[in-house]
Amino acid sequence: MPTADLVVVANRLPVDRVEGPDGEHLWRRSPGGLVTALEQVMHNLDGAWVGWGGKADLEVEPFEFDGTLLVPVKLSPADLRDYYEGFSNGTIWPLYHDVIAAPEFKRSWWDAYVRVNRRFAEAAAGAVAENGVVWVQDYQLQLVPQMLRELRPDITIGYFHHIPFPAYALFAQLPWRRQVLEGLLGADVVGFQRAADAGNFQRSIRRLLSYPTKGDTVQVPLIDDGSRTVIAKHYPISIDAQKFIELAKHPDVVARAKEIREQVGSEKLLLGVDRLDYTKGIRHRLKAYGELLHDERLTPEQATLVQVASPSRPGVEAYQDLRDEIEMMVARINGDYSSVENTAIRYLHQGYPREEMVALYLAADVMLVTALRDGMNLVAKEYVAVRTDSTGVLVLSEFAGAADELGSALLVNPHDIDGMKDTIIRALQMPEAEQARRMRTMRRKVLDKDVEKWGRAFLDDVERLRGKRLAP
Ligand code: GDG
Repeated sequence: MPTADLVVVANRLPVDRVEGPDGEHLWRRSPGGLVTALEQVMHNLDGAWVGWGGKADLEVEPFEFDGTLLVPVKLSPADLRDYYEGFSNGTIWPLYHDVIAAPEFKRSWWDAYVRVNRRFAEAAAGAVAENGVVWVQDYQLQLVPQMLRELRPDITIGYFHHIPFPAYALFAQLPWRRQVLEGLLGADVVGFQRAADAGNFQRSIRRLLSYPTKGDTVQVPLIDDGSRTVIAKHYPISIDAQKFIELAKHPDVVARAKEIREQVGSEKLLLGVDRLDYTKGIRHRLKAYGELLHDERLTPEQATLVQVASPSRPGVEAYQDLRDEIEMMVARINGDYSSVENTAIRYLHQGYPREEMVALYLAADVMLVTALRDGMNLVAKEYVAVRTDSTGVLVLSEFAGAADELGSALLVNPHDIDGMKDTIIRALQMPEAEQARRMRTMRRKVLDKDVEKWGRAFLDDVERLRGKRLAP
């Protein structure tokens, strides 16, 4: 099998399997966030990507796609149930998002997680060239770094954690907490979104493993004396801002934004765009907006809420319950406050092409990002990037990683419904000069620190450690 100098390992491959016009199987680039983030990094380097192909039991040989070698990992329906929906999304996801939903600790899920992580590690070990680099992505694969280090002591390993890393008191609930920390510490560089996440990780290491930490580093003791330095620090992820700006200037997108505004018909448009996930604070947002209508501080003629809730993890029970709750709330609010002419909430449980998302961002006077906990939140950065005329207001949860960089947004605590209601009114009434001042500050940040810089900052640190390792 051909090998590559840089291998990315992620739960999913960056492609979807689709049917061609004659019933043949084709691969198409998938629109996900991680794919977009790494697209540029991978294009500039000659790399390979290890991941699941998106269909159960799919067995495909490694193949080349757009200059990248793709190495599919086979997952059975039982793997998907126990490793993916179970341990990844039923244990780790809620635990790491501050137990907004209750994590379930099931030993059979853990066993599957170990088994599947080993499969990914073996696939990556076979795809990486001698002294090469493997970059592991996210919480589904926390054991891969250590497994890889055992299989391939010659390589340098990076791991990036896209979601929050919880406070010690929460992480300590995990029955397999030590194994997870040791798994992650197999990497040379462990990257997080926020400084607070790296701090939580280091605290857990001191408490549970008693390894010394200093600044951005952890000293991992070696069996035969001495120690290995692991970098554990924050590298806030970003977007391809120029690509979003280009889209925002495209005449078709501009025309579509105008059309949306005309068709919605209200004076102002509030927008929410999220995967349908309990971490995103969609219920809190709906509650605040519904109460503003109830209190007659707003009417649907004055401000309509467009809420895109793209379908997510339908196989996990908590997501089915959340969908029911949200749809009940939307129906109640619309029933109580809409008129024949004006709908209060336009609720869209659908995925859209990127062009339509950008048109929505352009049409929105106020963007509501009210996550209860979020690693970063790229939607906030995308909204800021496309507002080239510096109008528009971003209402941003202080519990989203993006709040560290976008301090000029109107920051909210989404649990404080009264506070959120006042902030929505303030956003709707904000003078254009203040909008411009805030938006310009945020745009400078997003345009300057784009996803390419993120990838480079991470890989530069990996390269530095690789250089040290290879030095005689
Ligand atoms: C995880 C972390 C972290 C959404 N609906 C559609 C669509 N999207 C796009 C958005 C954005 C992306 O998906 C979502 O990114 P987020 O950052 O908001 O959230 P997660 O999916 O939870 O991602 C998060 C991220 O990883 C990266 O590290 O920021 O904190 O949870 O790009 O625009 N795109 C299209 N149609 C949709 O319907 N085309």
